[in-house]
Amino acid sequence: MPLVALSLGSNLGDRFETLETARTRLESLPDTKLSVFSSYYETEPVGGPEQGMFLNATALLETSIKPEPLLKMLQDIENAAGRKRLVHWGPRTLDIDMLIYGDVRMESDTLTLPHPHMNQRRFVLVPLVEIAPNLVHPSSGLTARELLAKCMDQSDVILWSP
Ligand code: PH2
Ligand code: MG
Ligand code: MG
Repeated sequence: MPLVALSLGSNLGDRFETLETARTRLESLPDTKLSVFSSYYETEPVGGPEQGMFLNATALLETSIKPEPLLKMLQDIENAAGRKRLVHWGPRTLDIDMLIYGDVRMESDTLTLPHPHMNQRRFVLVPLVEIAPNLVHPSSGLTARELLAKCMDQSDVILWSP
C-alpha cells in the first residue's frame, strides 16, 4: 500500500485536543493504517496575517484510498473540527495537508503532490524528519533529512508536550 505523509496544524481553540481528535479520526479511516504520528511542535506562524502560534505534527499512513478521495476524507476531518475557510493562510482550528503520496506527482484543481510548499517550511520538515528521515520526496529525489538541511526557513519550531 502507498505510504502517505501528512502535516497537521492548529492555531485556534484547544489545539492539542483538536489534533488528538484528528489523530483518532485518522486511525479509523477505512483501508488505512496510521503507522506513525510525530511529537507535537509549537511553531511560529509562517505567512498570512498576524496570528497565534501553531501546534504542528506529521503522520505517516499506509492506505489504499486514492489521493482525491483521501483528500475529501481529510477535509471531512477538518470540517468536523469546525474548520471555516475565511482567510487564506489565516488562523485555523485544523489543517491537514497531504505532503507526499507514494511516488505520485500530480497537479489537479484541488490537489498538488508533492505539496508545493513543504520544502520551504520548517514546521513541516522538522516533524517529518522525526518520523521519516529517509522518506524520498518524489520530485526532488531528496530525503526529508536532506530537504531540512537545505531549508532556508528559520522560524521557530520547538518540541512541545501537553
Ligand atoms: N499553516 C499555514 C500557514 N502558516 N505556520 C505554521 N507555523 N504552521 C502551519 O501549520 C501553518 C503556518 C497554511 O496552512
Ligand atoms: Mg496548510
Ligand atoms: Mg490545507
